[in-house]
Amino acid sequence: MSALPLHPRFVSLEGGEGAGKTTVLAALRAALEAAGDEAAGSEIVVTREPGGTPLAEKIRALLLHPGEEALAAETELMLMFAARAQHVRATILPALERGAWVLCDRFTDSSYAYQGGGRGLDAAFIDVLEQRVVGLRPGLTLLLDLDVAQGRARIESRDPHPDRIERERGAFFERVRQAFLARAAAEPRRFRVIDASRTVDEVVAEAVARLRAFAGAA
Ligand code: Z5A
Repeated sequence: MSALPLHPRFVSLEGGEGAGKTTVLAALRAALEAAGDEAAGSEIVVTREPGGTPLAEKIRALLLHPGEEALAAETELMLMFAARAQHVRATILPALERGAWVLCDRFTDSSYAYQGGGRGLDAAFIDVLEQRVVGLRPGLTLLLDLDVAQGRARIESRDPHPDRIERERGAFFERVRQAFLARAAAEPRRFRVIDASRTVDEVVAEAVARLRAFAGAA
């Protein structure tokens, strides 16, 4: 497979559950705004996966709360990519073409980690979908790495009603974590691995510094 282009204004946040992606994204947005980028005429779009358009948000609801019927791993994968196809075309590409920064809570790396690592689906098949359906990668991916039990404890204290994926066992999330770390090791130019077990302030400070270095180099 040929390498996909890395977009210099596209940043993704990845990690296991409770790693702090949502918390860090808000700080990244504030850092870009404080740097005056918006004043200089450049918009900042914060979005998420699965989701990021009205239709893709409906697919998200289906994925996380599908009702009684068990979702096959292949169905899960195709729904993730159906949502992503819409998100890329309706939100991400138009924003990048306008010159905006796009900060995205999860992107294709999550499919390799959850459906590939977690569910055991063939990474070569996910690669074909990425090439044909997505066609780009973020220029910077911040991977918030956290011990599985610690992430779970954070989620449980926040919400006592886990969704379908959050109800998976610890071994599933351990495979997800290892798949993320393997992807980071294979693509050191794009990934920065951040130790998310530290305080919010420490994690945010490192993430902001990584973004500033990336934006300064772009
Ligand atoms: N999924 C997939 O399978 N395949 C795909 O291709 C894609 C997604 C794109 C929904 O994603 C599910 O979709 C997800 C993967 C799957 N399932 N799981 N598990 P999501 O991003 O919406 O779900 P999530 O990862 O579970 O997000 P989350 O629970 O909101 O976690 P987070 O955004 O990383 O963390 P947070 O909300 O910022 O923080 C969680 C709590 O911890 C909160 O109370 C914070 O105040 C606290 N927190 C955050 N940082 C810290 C630190 N440093 N110390 C202490 N406490 C902290």
